[in-house]
Amino acid sequence: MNRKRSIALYRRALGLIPGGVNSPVRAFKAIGIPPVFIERAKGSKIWDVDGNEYVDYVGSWGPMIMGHAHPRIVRALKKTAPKGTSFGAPTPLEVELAMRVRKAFPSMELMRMVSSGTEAVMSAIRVARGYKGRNKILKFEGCYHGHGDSLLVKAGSGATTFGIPDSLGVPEDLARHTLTAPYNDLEKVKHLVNQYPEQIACIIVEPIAGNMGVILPEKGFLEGLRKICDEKGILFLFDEVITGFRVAYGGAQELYGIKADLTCLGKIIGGGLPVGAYGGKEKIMESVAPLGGVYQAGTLSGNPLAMAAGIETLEILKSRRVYHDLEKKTSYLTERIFESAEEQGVPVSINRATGMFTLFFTGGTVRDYFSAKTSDTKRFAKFFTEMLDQGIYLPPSQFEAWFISLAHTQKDLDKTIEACDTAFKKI
Ligand code: KE4
Repeated sequence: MNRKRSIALYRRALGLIPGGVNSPVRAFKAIGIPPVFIERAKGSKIWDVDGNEYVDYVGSWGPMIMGHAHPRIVRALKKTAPKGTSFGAPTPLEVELAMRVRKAFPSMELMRMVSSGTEAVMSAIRVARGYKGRNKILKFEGCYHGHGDSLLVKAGSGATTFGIPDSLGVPEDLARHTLTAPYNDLEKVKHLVNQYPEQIACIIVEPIAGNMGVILPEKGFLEGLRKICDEKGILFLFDEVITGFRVAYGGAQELYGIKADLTCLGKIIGGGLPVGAYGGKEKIMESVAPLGGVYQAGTLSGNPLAMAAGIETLEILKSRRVYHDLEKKTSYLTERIFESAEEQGVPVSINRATGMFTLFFTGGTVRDYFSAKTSDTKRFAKFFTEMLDQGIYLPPSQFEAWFISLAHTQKDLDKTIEACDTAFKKI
C-alpha cells in the first residue's frame, strides 16, 4: 500500500508534537512502522491521506459504536453549532443527557459532565477520598483509568504492597497511596484491605477490562469486591469509560446486576466529541462543589456540541435490538477468527464481550495482566502489518480491544476473516 503522504505528514508532525501524535498509542511504537494519518471516515470505514480504505476496528478507541459520521449525529451537530458552541453556563442539553445517563445507570443519582475519561476518573477518585476522608485507593494491575497521577502506578515489587510510579513526574509520596492487586484476585484484595484497615477510600475496577486487552471478570470477582466494599466501608468505583453503553445500554452494571457507588463514563456518551462523566449516590456526590468541599470544575464541561452528539448517540442505542445485533457480529467474527488461527496452527486466545474483543497471540487462558503479557507481541506486530496491508485497521497494540460498530456489515466481517486467513499464513 502506498502511504507516502502519511509518512511525509508524520515527519512534519515529529517536529511539532511529541512522537508526532497527540496520544502515545497512535504512534504505532508497538508495531514499528510509521502511523497512518486519517483523512476521513464513514460508517465502518476510514480512509488515510493516501486514499487507502480500511475497515476500522479502533473506532476512536470506543466512541464510534454507531459508526463514523452517522447522519443523525452530523445533523445534531449542524443544528447545535449555529446556536453557539460554548457558553460556560448551564444549558438544557446537559440536563437532557444527564437524564438519559441516569436512566441507563440508576446508580448515578447525581453526576457531573467533564471533558475526558481521565477527568472523570480523577474527579471521582478525589470525591471518594474527600467523602471517606481516606487517602489510599486500590486498583488492578493492567487496568488503565486515564493519566491522572494516582492511576499511573504499578504494582510495588515483591514485598512492597503499595504502588510505585508508572510514569516520570508522579511523586512517590502520591503513588504509595495506590495499592494494586492482580485482576480476578480476590484473595489479594482481602489481604490488602485487612493490611490497611479504614485507610482505603475506594476500589476502582474496569468491570470488563479493555486496557490489557479484553479480560472478563471471573464468576464472583465483581460480587466479591462489592461484598468487601460493603463490609469495610470502601466505595466501589466502576470505570465504565469503555463498557458504558458498549457491552449493554446500562454497561457492565446492567450485565452483572451490580451497583457501583461511583461510576465513570466517557467515549460513547460524547458520540465522538470530548466528554466524560462521573456520578454516584446522592449523598456521595453532594460532597462536590458548590454543594460540598470537593472541588472540581471545567470550562467546557457539558459542552453543547458534545451533549448534542451524546444525546443522539444514546437515542440510537436505546433500541434494545442494537446490542443483540452487536453481539451477533462479535460472536460471528471471533468464532471464525479463532477457527482460522486453529487451522493455520497459530496459538491464539480470544476474550470477548459484546462489541469488543482481543485476539491474544498466546495459547493460554488470559485472566489477568500476567497472563496477558505471555502474548507474542512480535507476532502481533507482524499480524497487524499484514492486516493493515489488506485494508483492515486494528488497534496498534496487543493490549487493546478491537471495537465493532453497528455499521460493520457482513461483508466487512467476511473481508476481515479472509484477511486473517492470509495473515495467519504469513506470520
Ligand atoms: P480519556 O482520558 O482517554 O478520554 O479516557 C481515559 C480512560 C479511562 N478509563 C478507561 C477504562 C479507558 O480505557 C480510558 C482510555 N482508553 C484508551 C484506550 N484504551 C484511550 C486511547 C488513548 O489513550 O489514546
